[in-house]
Amino acid sequence: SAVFNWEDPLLAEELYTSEELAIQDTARQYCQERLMPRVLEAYRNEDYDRRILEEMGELGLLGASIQGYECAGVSTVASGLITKEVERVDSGYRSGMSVQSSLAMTGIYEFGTEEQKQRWLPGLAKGKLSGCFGLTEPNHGSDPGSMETVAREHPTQKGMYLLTGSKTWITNSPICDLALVWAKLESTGKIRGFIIERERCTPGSFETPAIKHKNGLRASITGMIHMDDCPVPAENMFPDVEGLTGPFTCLNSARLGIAFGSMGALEDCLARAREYSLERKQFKGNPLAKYQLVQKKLADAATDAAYGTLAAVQVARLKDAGKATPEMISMIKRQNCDRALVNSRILQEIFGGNAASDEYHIGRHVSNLFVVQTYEGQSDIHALILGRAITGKQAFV
Ligand code: TGC
Ligand code: FAD
Repeated sequence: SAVFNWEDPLLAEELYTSEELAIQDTARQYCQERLMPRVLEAYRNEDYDRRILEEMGELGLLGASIQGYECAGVSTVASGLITKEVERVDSGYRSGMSVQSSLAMTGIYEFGTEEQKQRWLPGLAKGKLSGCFGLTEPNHGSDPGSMETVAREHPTQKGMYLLTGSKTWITNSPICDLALVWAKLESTGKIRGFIIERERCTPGSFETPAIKHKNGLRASITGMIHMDDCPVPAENMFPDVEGLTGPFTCLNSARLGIAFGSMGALEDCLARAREYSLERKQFKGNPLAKYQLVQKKLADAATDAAYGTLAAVQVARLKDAGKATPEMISMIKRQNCDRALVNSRILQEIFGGNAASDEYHIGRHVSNLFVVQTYEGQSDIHALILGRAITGKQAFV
């Protein structure tokens, strides 16, 4: 007869193919054996180990849903399960993987010429090259359409653009070999995508200083991109895509990944809080787990993690069937991030004073999840995207 499993209460696993289950196992094993042992030091020292991208590349975890170009070509659900396993360890490790896979690689795959794909995708898939995605600017975050970065035609060199402007809060920028930067073409005012190759930049035209002393996402590396007449050949521009459709198409992929990933972080918080509550005794030798107020916290978290996972699987399946819309992705990105943040914060209470020690990991997840709720469209921005779809009236401006 059926048995309740608190780790998968609604049997999401029943929805996965045997190949997807095998990929989940491979990812979980790598994450628990290779990432988990280094996360505390990485987080303490804000030290992202660049070799992680190569390790992930060797296992086929980068750009995993892309067909061809040395990518694994797995389903969107399998790719989501990889994301979930990485974020079960740390959102920062998932961030490093997301910008490489969902943002840089998806951009090149969707909008690059055949030559651009062959030139860069295999190196990115293997983690030999590292990529970043520059959309946000110091003055324009939620409203990237107002960006100030411009690309103008070189006054004397035909077939060359000069990019000028600044991007900020860019994951992986300090260690990137390639930066996918979105800039307005001076001649048309339209947003276009450019691949900047660090090694081909003239001295001082492309700088990527790190942003230090973050209070979340410390196991990932974040920086700025300063471009000062940075020369980029026309062959490095995406040929056809214009406007925000380019960056938002990449964001659709990354936001769906986050809907899975945030559930991995929440499940880790739940497992740790459950274990702690069973071991810690207060009042006449009773474990905390015996108390009703504690049980409610665990029940709420398990419910939200189970619902959120099912919703992510449904949208991933719809994506592969060509039926997903950006609004569906906004719905699950917002809901899963919000529920992960709220529940992790409440589960943190179960640890009492020990929650203040990083050895218990819960505080790290809580700090990370605030950022995860903010990037790739802050939750209120996704509410407005949904509100626009429900009413037909936009409330951004
Ligand atoms: P709007 O008028 O809505 O749209 C402009 C054009 O873009 C098209 N479009 C989309 N296309 C594909 N997918 C989507 N999801 C799309 N959303 C919009 C739209 O059809 C239109 O096309 P066209 O041809 O008519 O021009 O644009 P708006 O300026 O009013 O946008 C408002 C809003 C709020 C929706 C948008 O700006 C937004 O989503 N803001 C949030 C910004 C954001 O998400 N930034 C993320 C930066 S990257 C990042 O955070 C990476 S962190 C990674 C990590 O470390 O894990
Ligand atoms: P703002 O746009 O200034 O918003 C501040 C607040 O105001 C938010 O709560 C927002 O919801 C609210 N708000 C804004 N407009 C409205 C409105 N019309 N109505 C109601 N409320 C509104 N970006 C990249 O391009 N690439 C990356 O790799 C990347 N990585 C990141 C990594 C980290 C660690 C962080 C912290 C950020 C990263 N970002 C990246 C940037 C991220 O996408 C932005 O921070 C995010 O989009 C929000 O923009 P903002 O910080 O400028 O906030």
